[in-house]
Amino acid sequence: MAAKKLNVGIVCYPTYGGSGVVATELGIALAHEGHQVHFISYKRPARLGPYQSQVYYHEVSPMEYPLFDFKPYDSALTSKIVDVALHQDLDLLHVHYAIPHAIIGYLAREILKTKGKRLPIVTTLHGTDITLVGVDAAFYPVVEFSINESDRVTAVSEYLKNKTIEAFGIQRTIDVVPNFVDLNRFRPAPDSPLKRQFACEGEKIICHISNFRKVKRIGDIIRTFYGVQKSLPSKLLLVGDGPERTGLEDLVRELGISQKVIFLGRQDAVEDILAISDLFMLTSDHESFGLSALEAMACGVPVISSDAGGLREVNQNGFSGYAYPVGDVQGMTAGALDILSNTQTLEDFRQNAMQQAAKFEISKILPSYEKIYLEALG
Ligand code: GMT
Repeated sequence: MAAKKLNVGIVCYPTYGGSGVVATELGIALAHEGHQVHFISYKRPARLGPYQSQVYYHEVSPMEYPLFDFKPYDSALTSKIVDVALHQDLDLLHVHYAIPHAIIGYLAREILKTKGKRLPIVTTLHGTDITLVGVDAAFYPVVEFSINESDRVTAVSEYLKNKTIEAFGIQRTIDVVPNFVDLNRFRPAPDSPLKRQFACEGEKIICHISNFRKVKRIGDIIRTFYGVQKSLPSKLLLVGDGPERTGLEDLVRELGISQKVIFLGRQDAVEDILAISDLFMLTSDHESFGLSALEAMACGVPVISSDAGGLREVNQNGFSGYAYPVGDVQGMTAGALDILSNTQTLEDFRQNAMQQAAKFEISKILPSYEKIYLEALG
């Protein structure tokens, strides 16, 4: 733990997406360590929960004006950062997800310089801000410039660090600080009464959590489950919502498995659902880390995943679960049946999953961020 207590500004998306979750959990953990944390966003972050000591929230609301077809959020966020930095005397700003937060951090830092205030910017890259969106010509030069100009840059996996260096003209160090999990909150509860609400005695529960975007390939999960349920009594819980949901509901009806697939929509207490699950699936096209898989493993839930990107650093093939090439539904079905069909095998994978998750325990990761903050402050 860093001895010096800091006043940290955190800019993030407030939604259920992984980057917002990581930013929020990080802020809460920093506050528990005695730092003061100021979240700056357009909505209160979803995972923030009720009032927490040492945690403050500053809302950004760009004004309406007839000329604005698009409200200038970037300018409003920059002005809010400048205001909070001056009046709350921030020591540094940690921005999560490069677009648009890294360039806004840069702009705020430069404005503050003219007012005699130094505000180092730490940028954390999360994945799609590089792989899907950042490389698009609409954002490329801005993302490249703002990565190079940040005081410190972190990526959530080795994969993402390498992807960033490959895709952009990077002239600086990028530190890997992996995502983390709170093992007090994410832990097994296989005997919870909640299980009986979804599954009868002897039925296994397979779970998936995401924002239901195309990149998640949830159709592969449904097809895998279709194969599994033919020989093993089981239910599939799909948690989350997003653009793909309607098509997925159609697929479930076409396959005739509507009674066995439960769409739960967005949920706040995902730990309760993970804790009663027997298997978690994350079969994305690409994934820079796969936070939901880590949270599942912490609950003692083995993972069937694709071997895409940073997921390889989270789910150890043959140990905490199995990893397959993207789209290999046949392999995933065989892997799921292998884990779920034998009580001892399932128990072994459960233990391994928890062992693997323990490497990412929040108390092991938080000091890396604190060290980076102190170095950025010089
Ligand atoms: O794609 C998502 O699920 C949301 C996205 C985000 O930016 O909020 O998640 C990314 O960041 C997460 C937290 O670091 C990672 O666990 C996810 O792997 C990453 N998503 C992708 O790379 C597709």
